[in-house]
Amino acid sequence: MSMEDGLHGKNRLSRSESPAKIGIVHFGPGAFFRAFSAIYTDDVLQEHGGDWGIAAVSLKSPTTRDQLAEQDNLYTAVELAESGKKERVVRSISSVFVAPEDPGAIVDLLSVDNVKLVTLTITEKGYCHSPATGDLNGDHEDIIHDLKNLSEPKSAIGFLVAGLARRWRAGQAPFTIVSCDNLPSNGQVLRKLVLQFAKLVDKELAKWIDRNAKFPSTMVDRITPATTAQDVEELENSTGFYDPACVVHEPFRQWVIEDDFVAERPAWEMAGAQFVTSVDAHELMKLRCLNGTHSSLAYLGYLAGYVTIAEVSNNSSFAAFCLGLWRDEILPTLPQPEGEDLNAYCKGLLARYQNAAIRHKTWQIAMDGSQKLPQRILGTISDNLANGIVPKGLCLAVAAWIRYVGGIDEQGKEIDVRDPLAFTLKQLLDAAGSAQEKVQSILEVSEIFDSRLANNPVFLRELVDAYQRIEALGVEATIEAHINA
Ligand code: CS2
Repeated sequence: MSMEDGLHGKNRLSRSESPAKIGIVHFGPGAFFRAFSAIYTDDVLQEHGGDWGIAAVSLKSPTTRDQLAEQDNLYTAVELAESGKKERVVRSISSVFVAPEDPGAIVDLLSVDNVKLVTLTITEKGYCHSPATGDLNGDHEDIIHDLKNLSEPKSAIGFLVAGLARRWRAGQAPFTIVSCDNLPSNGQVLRKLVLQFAKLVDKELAKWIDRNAKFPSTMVDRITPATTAQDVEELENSTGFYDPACVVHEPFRQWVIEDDFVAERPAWEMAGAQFVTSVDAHELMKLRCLNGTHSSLAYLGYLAGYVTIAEVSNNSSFAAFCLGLWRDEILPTLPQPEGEDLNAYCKGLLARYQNAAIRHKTWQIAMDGSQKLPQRILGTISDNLANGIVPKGLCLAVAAWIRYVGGIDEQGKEIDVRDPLAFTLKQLLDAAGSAQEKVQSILEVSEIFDSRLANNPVFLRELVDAYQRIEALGVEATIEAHINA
């Protein structure tokens, strides 16, 4: 690695060795990918070599490609702990593509023999499915486009099927597809979507995929806030390198992977990944304990005026609220994952949230609630109700989400709500009068709420009650009353 004068006379990273030969195609080169699987693969490449270079594909924006192109696709990962920070340069990305610029080139790339794996971090909404049912959303504009133009897809699902179709016709083995997104049984969800799409293209192709392709499920975990200009500046001050593609993340990382691959794979276990026969229990633990409380703290915290998770979780009342969610409403619904102590796991989570070196915005986590709530909170609520328990804390979190997507915060200021259904949700709330009407109108959104939960009178009553308390008292006082009840 050497220092070269790049754009604007700034020192940029540059490679002195050639990048590793491409063996992995990754969709979604965002911060989480660069702080997580790209680092596991970099560890393997540094220690053991191999043809596991990553070709990263952005489905929308050229920004990351442009930033990395200036620095030989190298970037800095900054590990932030309260005790200090560690920087490392990551070298596992060999090339970066922007799909809309030349979708055909991506389909070509997917049919290269040496490409054994396709990994994805495309966020929940990138799956073009209905979160409540898990079925392909046939009304999604990218799916409609891709079914007509499979040689030039737009969606990840379209690209996967186009690449597999190419290999099928050429008599090649399929690649293994590894979802690294926060969805329950993410491998099975993706497999179902790929097969539903392939059946609409060619039934024989769908049969071949069904018999031959592999979709291992994974549990992925590392808190990775969006990189800010301040992060880039601080890095330049400490290293002398201007690196707009840098990522910041917490020290903790965990990757649990179902060991079900078509052919060879990187020895990620050498970098600490856990290979298991079933990921389900680990995934449920992580989605409900971490992502469920992350979303709860995001909506309640944002409305109460907290900018970061560290700020809100260092407030003793919100910390007590979070501990209560785990103890009373979440842990009782969880099977015991192999090798995990659930109480210690939750204690560790609170410490991770309270790490003040990580500036993880409540607003960032609050994004895409319509895509996140079903697997993070609503499933847990349904299980509690089925056990005759009213999960008041989680209902309070859902009521805060409804308040949040209404678009006005407690100071009367507009909220920049980012969600594929933001417009629909706001329209429903604006058209409704009373708290009862507002809550009922939102429960009718079937992409989010399955009919059993939507028609549960106990859930409705608890949501309306929680919504009214937030409206009347504000979030801080509502949390106080809840933890002291
Ligand atoms: C967060 C996740 O933005 C969010 O929705 O809850 O990105 C979370 O930080 C990761 O899943 C942690 O592994």
